Amino acid sequence: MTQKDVQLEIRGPVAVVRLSRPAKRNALSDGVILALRGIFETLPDTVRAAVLDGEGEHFCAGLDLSELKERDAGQGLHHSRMWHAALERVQYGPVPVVAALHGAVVGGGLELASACHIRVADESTFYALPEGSRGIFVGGGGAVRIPRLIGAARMTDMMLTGRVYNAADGERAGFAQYLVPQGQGFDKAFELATRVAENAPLTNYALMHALPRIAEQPADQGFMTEALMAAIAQSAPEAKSRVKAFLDGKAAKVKKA
Ligand code: 1HE
Repeated sequence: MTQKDVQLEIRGPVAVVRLSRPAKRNALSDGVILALRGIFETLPDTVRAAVLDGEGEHFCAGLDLSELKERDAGQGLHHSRMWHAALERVQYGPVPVVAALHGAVVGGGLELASACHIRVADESTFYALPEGSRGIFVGGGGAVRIPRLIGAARMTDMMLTGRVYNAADGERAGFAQYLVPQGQGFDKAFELATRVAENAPLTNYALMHALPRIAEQPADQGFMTEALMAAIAQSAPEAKSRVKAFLDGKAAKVKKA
């Protein structure tokens, strides 16, 4: 299936979703945001993981500023909520999403990347929140998700001063879990997604849907939610067969890193 400006390609158990407006540096128009929402709401059942990539030299230049027309407060509220709904389908959708970051990961592009589960950056990647300089504020969930990656102090500094993080500093700050040589981001992201797709679906579900909520709960409630999720996961036939395979010497051991 190909939608305008966003492409979906199914490669076995992995869906490759690609922002495809390279002439506009993959800026996120309303159409792109709605297409992303539609894609993550309707992935085929055979898909077990996804890669989110951007065509061209840049992952994403953020909000399409040409659409930023004068809105009254109510329209602005609904526009932001439309982004929230779409990015929630990425974060709390059916499968884990690995982002392949390169070039500009800025503004709404960084908000979109933050909704993914694993971020792989190549050495060309840079991160910024130009909203601060454009007289606006984040509106795509960035105020919630970005401090959880890098801390509120770093985000405040980025927005107040226009600070740009390069790929190496960005990885140390917590934007990305992987840093690879330039041009190798997609291959690494695809390799990781293929690995993620092999997990028991209930394990991936627990990591996507239970873990972030447990992490936000008071410890006492978190322990209870964890126990419930653990009990459900280990009761699945797939968990029993995987544990038996290890005990029978038929499953891989954990290797020293
Ligand atoms: C755009 C956009 C865009 C590029 N909306 N059209 N985001 C920003 O403030 C970032 C704005 N963009 C940039 O700083 C740069 O474009 C980049 C660093 C990303 C890339 O630079 P470069 O030299 O490769 O490309 P360029 O020449 O700046 O842009 C190429 C074209 O893309 C050009 O259009 P053209 O018709 O003159 O060819 C640009 O106008 C266009 N373009 N970025 C619209 N963002 C939910 S709230 C989220 C709030 C935000 O995300 S605010 C931050 C917006």
